[in-house]
Amino acid sequence: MNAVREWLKRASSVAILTGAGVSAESGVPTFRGNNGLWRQRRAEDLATPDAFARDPQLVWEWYNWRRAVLAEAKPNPGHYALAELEKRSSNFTLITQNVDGLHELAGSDNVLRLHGSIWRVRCLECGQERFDRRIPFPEIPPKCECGGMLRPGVVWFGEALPQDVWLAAEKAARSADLFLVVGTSAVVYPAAGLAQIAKSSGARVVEINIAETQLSDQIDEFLQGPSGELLPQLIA
Ligand code: BJW
Ligand code: ZN
Repeated sequence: MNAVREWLKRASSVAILTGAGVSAESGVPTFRGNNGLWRQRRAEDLATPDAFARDPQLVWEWYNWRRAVLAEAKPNPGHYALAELEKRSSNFTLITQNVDGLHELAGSDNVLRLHGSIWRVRCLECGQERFDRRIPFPEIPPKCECGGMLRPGVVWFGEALPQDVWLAAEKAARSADLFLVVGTSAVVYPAAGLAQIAKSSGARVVEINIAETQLSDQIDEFLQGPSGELLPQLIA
């Protein structure tokens, strides 16, 4: 922990990648692991265009349930620590795989959302995308004013990440001298590849997670524990 604190102090460019684990202490279920299941289904079975085409009702029920959980969720000390770090740093990039909006709620201003937002919807007919915080929706699947079916404004398996967001994330990983990977199982690409990009561009890479991942033995330091405790300690 002390070494990482020193690296953080000396770093002129910091980039952070977060995943579902950073929101776990806000009561938000993660995707993988025993508590990450929803009605015995895996994220890989629900978060795909095929699943949505097959059964939009089922997929929307999942998102509807998650939106209801998230509407009650508050940022935790880990989110606040990252917002504070942004304010203190001159060259700081927060990259998240999360769609929950909790970083923004904690006060992080510039968040690169690799996988979109659960609070946005997109019409399958007219293509219009907009912010939508209705809970519950009057009907499931919800409809656009044009009559078309809406879909969640998130990135599913097999779909491209928003290109501008990805390019900015890649650039931040390349130019960082400290890259922190927090609360992600690091199995979903291309997001997980950012740590390797940072490492091969010369950054020190530090992971914060309650459990080891495939990254843990390829990096400079693994800090084991909950991010809601370790992140505040790191910036203290
Ligand atoms: C704590 C904690 C605490 C708990 N403190 N820690 C290369 C190799 C193999 C496959 C691929 C590849 N490149 C692409 C692919 C395919 C695919 C992929 O990666 N598949 C793998 C699973 C094998 N990737 C894609 O399809 C991506 N698109 C793509 O590549 O497009 C190419 C393309 C180009 C051009 C045209 C067309 C296509 C898209 C990926 C989209 C992922 N979407 C989801 C759903 C988003 C919407 C939603 O939320 O519903 O994103 S899936 C889900 O996984 C979600 C998450 O963001 C993502 C990552 O999960 P995360 O955050 O890591 O959560 P968990 O649950 O896995 O882990 C939690 C961690 O926290 C654990 O480690 C815990 O230990 C830890 N933890 N409590 C600290 N308190
Ligand atoms: Zn429409």
